[in-house]
Amino acid sequence: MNDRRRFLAQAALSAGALAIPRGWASDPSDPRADAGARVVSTWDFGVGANQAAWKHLSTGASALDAVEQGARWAESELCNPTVGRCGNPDRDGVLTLDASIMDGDGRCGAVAAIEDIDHPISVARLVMEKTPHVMLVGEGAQQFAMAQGFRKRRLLTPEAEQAWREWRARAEYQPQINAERSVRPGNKDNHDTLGMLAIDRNGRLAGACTTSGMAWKMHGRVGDSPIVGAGLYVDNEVGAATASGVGEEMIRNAASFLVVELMRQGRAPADACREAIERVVRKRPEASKSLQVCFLALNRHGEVGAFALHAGFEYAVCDAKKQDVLHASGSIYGGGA
Ligand code: SD4
Repeated sequence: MNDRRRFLAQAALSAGALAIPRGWASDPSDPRADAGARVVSTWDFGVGANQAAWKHLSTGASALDAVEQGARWAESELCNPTVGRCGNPDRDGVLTLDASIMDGDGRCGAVAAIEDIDHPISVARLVMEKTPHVMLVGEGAQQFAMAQGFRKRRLLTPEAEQAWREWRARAEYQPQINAERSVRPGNKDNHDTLGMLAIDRNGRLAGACTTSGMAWKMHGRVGDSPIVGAGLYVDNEVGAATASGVGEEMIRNAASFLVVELMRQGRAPADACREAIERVVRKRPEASKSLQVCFLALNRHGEVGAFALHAGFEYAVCDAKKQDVLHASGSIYGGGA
């Protein structure tokens, strides 16, 4: 954890922010509880991303504009090895980025395995708004971005390149669920996708998800983050969900869609996330012991909940009353974080 992240986490801890381990629900006596704007994000750096989104949400901007701005912050301001410009490359030393954006009316856009473009989330939004398609990948995504005015820019940092060289020196170049920097693939010291969900003053929902995916992945590997229904799903009738961790498990289970559908059946956000995690475990009980999967959900009333396979998953909540509070989610293996 870098100094800024440590500071934010400590600030949240000293404010008693981790007191509610199983998710956080809006106070029903709060007159804003149903109508107020709110933004939630994965991991401790969600605090900074929420601040960037809140600047817009608090002045009446749409949830869609807010999540794009929050994700842009993570892509450029946060320098961490799993999101945006400071991301770690794949096993061939190529940094590829994945992102998706969706609103509650089912409008969505995504880019996968895009190279040398610093704001994949904004490219995803343009795919949604300017094309008849939902997802563009690789070279086509980059061509589209450049046609929309983005500049190509080498993003790989010297630190990420060095980390890759060190990995190459000791690894066997085998396809794997990367565990090089972590005892548990997908956990926070290894993966930190930003998944962000927001509800605006008008009760409209939106979500964004942005990542460099798993470090040292096979060239061409795409995770869940740009796949609508896996890493992100939003429906104004019900709520929204996003995911972080080993994306193959989210894709296998159409996980964010599953969380939203469980909420549609009446589950509270944390319960929907827990049930989706249980589904992941049922499908691959052995694998589940050694990889991390995390879900975060926001329903149309503004209630928030999260759940993870393993302890360690945190999420940040920001609204008019509570600015940038960090919560630990519950987990199957290890209880609260
Ligand atoms: C992926 N889900 O590409 C992403 C990685 C991630 O926290 O979430 N890391 O599989």
